[in-house]
Amino acid sequence: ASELQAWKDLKFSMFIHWGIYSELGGVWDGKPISRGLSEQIQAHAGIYSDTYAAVAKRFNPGKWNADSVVLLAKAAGMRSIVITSKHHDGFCMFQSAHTDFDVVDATPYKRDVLKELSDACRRHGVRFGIYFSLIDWHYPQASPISSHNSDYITPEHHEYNKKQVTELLTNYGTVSELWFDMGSQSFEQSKALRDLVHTLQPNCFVSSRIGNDMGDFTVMGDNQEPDYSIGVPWQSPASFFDETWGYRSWQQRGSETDKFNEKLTSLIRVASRGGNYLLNIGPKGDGAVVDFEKHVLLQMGAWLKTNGEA
Ligand code: FUL
Repeated sequence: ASELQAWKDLKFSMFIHWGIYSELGGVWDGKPISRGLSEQIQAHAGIYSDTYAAVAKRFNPGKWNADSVVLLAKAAGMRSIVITSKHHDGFCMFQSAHTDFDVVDATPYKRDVLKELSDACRRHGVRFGIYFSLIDWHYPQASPISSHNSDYITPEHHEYNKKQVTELLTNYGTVSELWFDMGSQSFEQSKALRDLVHTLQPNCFVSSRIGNDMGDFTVMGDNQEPDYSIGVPWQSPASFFDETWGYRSWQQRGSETDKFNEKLTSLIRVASRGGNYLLNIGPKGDGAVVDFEKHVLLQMGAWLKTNGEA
């Protein structure tokens, strides 16, 4: 219970959507793709899987620096980080023995992004959490291009998910939360995954998007903030702009001050109602954090330093 209390006390955390889609930045064939979220560009631009897989060969993020990202989160007043280990495209930002479609095996970068980020989190005293998409477009039944974005998970896919969750909870030290996303699981599938997580790491909390009411904490809808206190541990996942979580090169960003005011208001609303505000950044394909996002986070951190609790 005290660990769960510590989770509730986080209040402000960083979400990171980063993958080979970031390399595309919301552009395909020279055209901005405005349909759908940019981290889902493969589906929304209708990119064949072999063509999409080739994007990995260009993914070589020389500007990525795990320590500076963790230090940015700290400077913003955030106490944990949750990064996409695998999004719906199935590309893994960690070394997986169960696929070659991962950052170590399929890119010239060849470095395990999750390993470096988890180590950096530990160095700087920031909790480390992992986003994991339950759907993977390599498994057609789980394709999200239906209206509800969450058809059922096949038994074969479920086995694959379990093997990868085992890797994630074995190879990256203490994981504060496993942020399962999407996919419509059976009761047995949700239970099996939840039990697996708690067996491997009893203090790793599971998001409610695991389905069947089996989350340790409740995740609101994307960018949703409840207008009341809901009593259970809960979280609002927030993006800088409604249109995307992954980097979008042509995003109209407007004024940093307006965004600062908007996000600070959200943070205060969520934290004062007992929730965790999980604010997302979408680094570029070269690993650089978008300046606009960095500046807004630093302004929030400066405000918290003066007005927030220590
Ligand atoms: C959604 C996903 O489909 C989006 O791409 C994003 O990851 C968001 C946080 O969750 O359900």
